[in-house]
Amino acid sequence: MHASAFIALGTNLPFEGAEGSALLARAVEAMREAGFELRAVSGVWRTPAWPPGSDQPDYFNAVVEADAREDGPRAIYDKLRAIEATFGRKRRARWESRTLDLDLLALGALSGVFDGIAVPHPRLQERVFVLAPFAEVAPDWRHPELGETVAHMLARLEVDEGYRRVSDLS
Ligand code: PH2
Ligand code: MG
Ligand code: MG
Repeated sequence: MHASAFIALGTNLPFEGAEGSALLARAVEAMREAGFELRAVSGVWRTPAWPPGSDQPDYFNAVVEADAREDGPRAIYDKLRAIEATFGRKRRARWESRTLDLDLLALGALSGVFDGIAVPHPRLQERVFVLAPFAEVAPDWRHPELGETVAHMLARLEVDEGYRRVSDLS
């Protein structure tokens, strides 16, 4: 079996009349149309924008597990960028509000920087908005450098009451 690619989805701005869970549902559809074969899909989590005090609308976050086929990190990253672009994604400042963010979190147990793309994503272990949905699809995935599972990494973080699972996503 091919390795799994784990991909985080996030949105905190509407695009073409869709927002929140509905926008993420469209993003999942766009991923399937782009050839991603999804093995698992988390629910949608409503999460306060990070960093705290950044005064942005709440985010809606999810994580999916896809069959990576023969693709390496760069090929997956480029496909994700192309999908973001079809959702009107503009890239200006770091951490600014966005219509759609698709981040490659991990590719199986691969570890390193490949064609400029670091896997696992260097900050995934610090983010509840990533780990809470990640734990729904792969609680036992183990970080190749830290040696900890998703469930374990999540358990170490403080979970603010503002984090809520708001709906399913399929
Ligand atoms: N993404 C960011 C910055 N801040 N905050 C939350 N809650 N969720 C995100 O997906 C998020 C964020 C940059 O990609
Ligand atoms: Mg991101
Ligand atoms: Mg991103």
